[in-house]
Amino acid sequence: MSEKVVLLPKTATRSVPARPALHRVLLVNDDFTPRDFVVTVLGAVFRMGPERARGVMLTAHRRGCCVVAVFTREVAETKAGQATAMGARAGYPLRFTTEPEC
Ligand code: TYC
Repeated sequence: MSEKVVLLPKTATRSVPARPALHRVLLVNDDFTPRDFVVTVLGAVFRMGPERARGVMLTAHRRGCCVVAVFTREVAETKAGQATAMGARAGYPLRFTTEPEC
C-alpha cells in the first residue's frame, strides 16, 4: 500500500525583535540651583539649544518638574546620572530622574 506524502508549506516563524521599553528623563525643580546652570547642563548632556533648554528649565521651575527627553532605559539612566553629577560637582542639589513610559 503506498502512502500519499503531503508536503505542507513551511510556516514562516520570523521573530520580530521586541521594542526596547522607553524611559523618560525628568528635570526636578529645587530652590538653589541657578537657572543659567540648569540651562548649561541641559545643553551639555542633552544637546539642547539655549532657547529650548531655557523653556524646559522654566517649566520645571514653575510646575515642579519637566520631561527632558525619552530614551532606552540605559541611555536615560546614564544621562540622568551625568546631569545630576554635574550639579553635585558644582555643589547644587540639581536632580534628574527617570521613569518608564507607559
Ligand atoms: N528654581 C531654581 C531657581 O529659582 C531654578 C531651577 C529650575 C532649578 C529648574 C532646578 O530643575 C530646576 N534658582
